[in-house]
Amino acid sequence: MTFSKHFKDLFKDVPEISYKGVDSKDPLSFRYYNPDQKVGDKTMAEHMRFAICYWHTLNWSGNDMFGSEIFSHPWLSNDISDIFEKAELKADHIFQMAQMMKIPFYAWHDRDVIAEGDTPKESVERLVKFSDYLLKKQEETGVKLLWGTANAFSNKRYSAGAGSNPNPEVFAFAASQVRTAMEVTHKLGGDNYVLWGGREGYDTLLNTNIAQEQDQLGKFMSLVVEHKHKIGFKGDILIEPKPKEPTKHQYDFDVATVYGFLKKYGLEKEIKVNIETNHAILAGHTMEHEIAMADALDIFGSIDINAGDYLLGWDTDQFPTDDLDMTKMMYYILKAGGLKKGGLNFDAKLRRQSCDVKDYLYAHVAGMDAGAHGLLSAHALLKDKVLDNFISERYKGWQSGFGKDILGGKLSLADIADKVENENINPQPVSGRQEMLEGMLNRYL
Ligand code: XLS
Ligand code: NI
Ligand code: NI
Repeated sequence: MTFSKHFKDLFKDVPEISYKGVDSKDPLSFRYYNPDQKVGDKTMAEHMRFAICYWHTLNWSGNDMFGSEIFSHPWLSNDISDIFEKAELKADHIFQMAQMMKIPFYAWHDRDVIAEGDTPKESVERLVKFSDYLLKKQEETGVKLLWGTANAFSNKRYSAGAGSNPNPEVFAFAASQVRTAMEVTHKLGGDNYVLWGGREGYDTLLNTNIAQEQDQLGKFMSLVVEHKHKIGFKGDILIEPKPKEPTKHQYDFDVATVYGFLKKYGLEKEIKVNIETNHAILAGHTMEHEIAMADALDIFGSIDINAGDYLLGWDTDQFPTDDLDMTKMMYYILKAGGLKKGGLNFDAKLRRQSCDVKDYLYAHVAGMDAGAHGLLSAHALLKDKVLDNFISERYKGWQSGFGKDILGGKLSLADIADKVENENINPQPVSGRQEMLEGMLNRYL
């Protein structure tokens, strides 16, 4: 696959991708996603806040661990030698794609936007200079920045991690990248700044001091937060949990682990999470578990929307097209109060065999539509309070009397035990009605 022409010219004969209603059989139309349609008090576009990502969309060449590249995009080849020309061409494409697919946001790593220079200073200057072009494209197209991040994992200097590296100079190099990436995100009006702990973990305990590495990471995050306030960036700082890959064990294992880490370093009010579906699965969780956990811990930020394959044990980053999965995801997003500064970033790549440029259109349209279907189903489920009513009934014992007194701290362990023994309390099991609830959920699809 290659882009023989600009994206918009390749598809100039494709009619505008628009909402055509549930009966539409056209794969380049939406059956559910109708951006201006109100769902509750927000439009669908406001609920979903979709973003297109630079890296899987334009940087990935289709290689996997057994196969070489099959997507030969012009900016990946050596035919264009001028770094800025390559960067412009790539930027033009990402904005054209976003516009064609009605995606209101985009997201990047520093190195996706423009290649690293020969020195740290040159790298910084390149990104800062090129960000004027991004700003111009944002103004021209109305596509906004959901988040920026720094790629502190691809270069060989990061083989043993960035902030958690045994060598302080590597920590420092990452600090240089993050400072600039965050300042550029701020300049471009980004809503969030993301830190995915690329190689912040270990391959073997035999050469690793976990306590030392955690303290380094705690320091790194504290410095990032301090700098955010110093430059007046009002967006959210987000950590993206992932349990493994590329390292055997990553420190930001899952939402609960990240929360423990934030608590330890006093950052739980400063940093939230960017939850990715495939990472949730790799951690042995479901996506809805991770969202519900983040909500319970009050650190829900944003979503990297994709799908994993339950039979393959790695981050396959597939496009999310399962309506039931999307319904569950959207339900817990709505329960968490919806996406505020966050969004649904397509951290997803085409399958290797989907090697036609048009597949980008099919993939995003299918993902957006499944998401919108999920939103509608989840909203109805929430509105009818199907699960809420059942759950409040299930826990009602804690709202008054004995239960309330226990939680309110009025009774000691001995008081509680005495009550059980004196009043002959002998509780019987109550049905949790799982199958009924699963059936009810399906009724809302
Ligand atoms: C990799 C991550 C990465 C982050 C951004 O698994 O998902 O793509 O989202 O660094
Ligand atoms: Ni991600
Ligand atoms: Ni990922």
